[in-house]
Amino acid sequence: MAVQALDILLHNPTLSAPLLAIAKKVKAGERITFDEGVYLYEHAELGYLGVLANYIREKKHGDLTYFNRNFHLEPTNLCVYDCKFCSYSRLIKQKEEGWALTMEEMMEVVRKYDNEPVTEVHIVGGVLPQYDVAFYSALFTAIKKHRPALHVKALTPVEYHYIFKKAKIDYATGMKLMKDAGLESIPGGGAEIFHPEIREQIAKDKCTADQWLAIHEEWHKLGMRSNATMLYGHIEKFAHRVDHMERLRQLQDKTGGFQTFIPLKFRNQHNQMSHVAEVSVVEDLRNYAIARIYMDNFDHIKAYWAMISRETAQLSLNFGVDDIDGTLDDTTKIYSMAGAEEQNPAMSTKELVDLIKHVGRKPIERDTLYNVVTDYTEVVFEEEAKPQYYKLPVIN
Ligand code: V47
Ligand code: SF4
Repeated sequence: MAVQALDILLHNPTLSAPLLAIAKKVKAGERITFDEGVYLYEHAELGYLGVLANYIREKKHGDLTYFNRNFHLEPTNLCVYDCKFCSYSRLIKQKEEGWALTMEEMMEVVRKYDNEPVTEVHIVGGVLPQYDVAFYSALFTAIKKHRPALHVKALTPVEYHYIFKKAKIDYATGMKLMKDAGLESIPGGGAEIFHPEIREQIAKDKCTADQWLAIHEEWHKLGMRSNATMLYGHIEKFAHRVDHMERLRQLQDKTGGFQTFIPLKFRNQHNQMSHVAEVSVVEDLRNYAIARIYMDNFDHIKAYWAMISRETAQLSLNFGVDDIDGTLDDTTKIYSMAGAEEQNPAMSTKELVDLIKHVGRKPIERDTLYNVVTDYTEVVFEEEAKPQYYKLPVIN
């Protein structure tokens, strides 16, 4: 279907010359340029982008749609930084509104999942001085000792830059220490928008774009994998989005260590950018599609369903997305605080599988490294218990 749709589009006499040239490149498997990326954002309509992105998605993955079973561990919502978009953190001076877990409390969270079939713990939170190299090394080691098969996906270059600087060690030494302690992959956070014109305004003081990229590069050099995000739909211009993707594409050419690109829609509740309107669902889908077209050396594009709603996640599967993250539970507060669609983002495996099947795709549970855990294509869940109805009493 995707091939036919692209062929029809290529024979559309009303298509402008630049859009025709881009469509031809996609058909030939060629890379589009920076200027073409900006052109797509400025001129391409949703239907056109969907045809191109779906063609690439189906060429790479057919109908396969990935998800994983994970839980979030959020050590603290206190933070030394003050990102303007962040609805989650409280500055240290507001500490009465925050929490900061001890090692034992963190292990309690991990133990809560002992009998759950999760394959990954995603550790993400604010930056605090007491969480240093020694603390996180001990945490990763304790988790791996307790449950060796649980994949530790933890922290971002924002934390790593901060703790390595404090410990006076370079990135290569620091990342090797983390790996030896039990860290297995790095999530995509902290990237925001790389361009200094925007980064300076929304995420001043935390690690720069070059530092973010350098830490991922060191991690990849150790033979390890990571993800990358982009926070879009606030004060950035289209060229800033393309610049962001261009920097990631260049590093990926060099290392091949990124697995997934995750565009994160800016949500405007309870933060210092509440006056900035959120972009439309159409813009979300256009953005996924352009990401799929531009990031030709990334295997996967992920939509974070808890943030954009289940319906938009379903739609996104026709606009380049092949991964919809995991069966979260209420362990993550970052997004509900920012005004995410799901205030309590929990979805059972059955619900996720149905969500994917209902739009004609094939649900695959994966582990963090995209090994197949279960192919749900043919799995039929046991019939759920019929709802009990209250029977009206018979009146004689
Ligand atoms: O870096 C913070 C974002 C990110 C808001 O790698 C916001 O699998 C929107 O990176 N509106 C952290 N976004 C989360 C993250 C992530 C999530 C899911 C999966 C993976 C992965 C990584 O959350 C931050 C920031 O860009 N964020 N506030 C907000 N108001
Ligand atoms: Fe801190 Fe991260 Fe929030 Fe920035 S986005 S204030 S670094 S928790």
